[in-house]
Amino acid sequence: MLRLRKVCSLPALMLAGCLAISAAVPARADTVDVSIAGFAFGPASLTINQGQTVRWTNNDPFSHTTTSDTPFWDSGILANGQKFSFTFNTPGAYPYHCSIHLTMTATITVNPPCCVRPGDVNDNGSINILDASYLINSLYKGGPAPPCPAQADVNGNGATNIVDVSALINFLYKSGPAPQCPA
Ligand SMILES: [Ca+2]
Ligand SMILES: [Ca+2]
Ligand SMILES: [Cu+2]
Repeated sequence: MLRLRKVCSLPALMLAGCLAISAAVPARADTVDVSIAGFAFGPASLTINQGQTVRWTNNDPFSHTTTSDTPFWDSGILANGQKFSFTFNTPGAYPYHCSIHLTMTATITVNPPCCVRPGDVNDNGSINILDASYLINSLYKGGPAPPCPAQADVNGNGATNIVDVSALINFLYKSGPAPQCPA
């Protein structure tokens, strides 16, 4: 109930000219880096979204490879400073290793595409007032970024800001249009 009251003060905020304020929600980068150092992949356990690219960089003075256990990718030998990238287009778990040092192992987990539930800002499976408060928190109070940024772009216009908070409240309480994924 407390949360509800908090959010209901929002129209007042907006009347005060807050509509003009827009804060960028950090989008997930398309490329995620993995460092090869100290005879280990870091992070050894990495979760990404479908469509993201992993870029390995060999930061060791020794050569290594990044080689999937099942034949998806094989960098070949990477000398110090060399990089290798691979784009993951299919969800699943991808264990991999260094073919020179077989004890070097790691796994990449690829999540299904984001924006399965537009409006589910906190990505917990349901869409309700908590999502509006999560978004306000994220936009204005240094709260965590939405786990799936696309689901926070409630009106699907490509930007995430106070308008999305009001679109969500509109949908929840005033039969406004259903949240949609950005095109
Ligand atoms: Ca939710
Ligand atoms: Ca938006
Ligand atoms: Cu190695």
